Amino acid sequence: MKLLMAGPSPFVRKVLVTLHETDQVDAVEYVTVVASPTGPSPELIAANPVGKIPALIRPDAPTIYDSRVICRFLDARVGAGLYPERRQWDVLTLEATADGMMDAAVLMVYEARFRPEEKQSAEWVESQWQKIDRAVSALNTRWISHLRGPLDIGQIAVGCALSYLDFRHGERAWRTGNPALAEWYEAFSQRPAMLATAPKD
Ligand SMILES: N[C@@H](CCC(=O)N[C@@H](CS)C(=O)NCC(=O)O)C(=O)O
Repeated sequence: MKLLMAGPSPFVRKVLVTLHETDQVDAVEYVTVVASPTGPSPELIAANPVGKIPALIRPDAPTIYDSRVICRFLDARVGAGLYPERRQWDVLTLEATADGMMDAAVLMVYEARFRPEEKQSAEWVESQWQKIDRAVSALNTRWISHLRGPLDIGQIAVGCALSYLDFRHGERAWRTGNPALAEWYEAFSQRPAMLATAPKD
């Protein structure tokens, strides 16, 4: 299998952490592509018509894409149990919350990177941050006992989302007012799978 990826993507990192946590790192060849909204690699578009990473090319079956699909496939491939049936709706909602944070955080980066300065909107950027801020607060309260439970895909997604906030939006200081989540992340970020996949530019 080939994973189409690029360094700092939090969505790719979800897949990388899942590969580590499920002992499948060697089952995949890692291929770096350009995933830019204005000029994605031809190889990426051929794999995923919407031009986003991650995409997973499988030798004996169609290519799959979107981190949610790929992580679920990888889990099913080895029966890793990252989607426990008894808690499945909570797990999927937690993953969706983390993915929503990543979407907003990536869009904030894109606004500065791909839009000419005179067309950038501080108000729009701020409303993306508000989504993240509300989600972080929900993680710190409603979700904290779930986060402290057995490992699942929701926790992996939250770990990757928070790490990406540190990486790209550190000045926003998400830990302020969210001590329980900060404490959870401190421990989670020390997992070997997280340490092995830390984002780099
Ligand atoms: N829902 C997708 C989101 C993937 C995504 O937004 N990836 C970004 C990189 S972090 C991307 O490929 N952006 C290129 C674009 O928006 O055209 C997933 O979970 O995989």
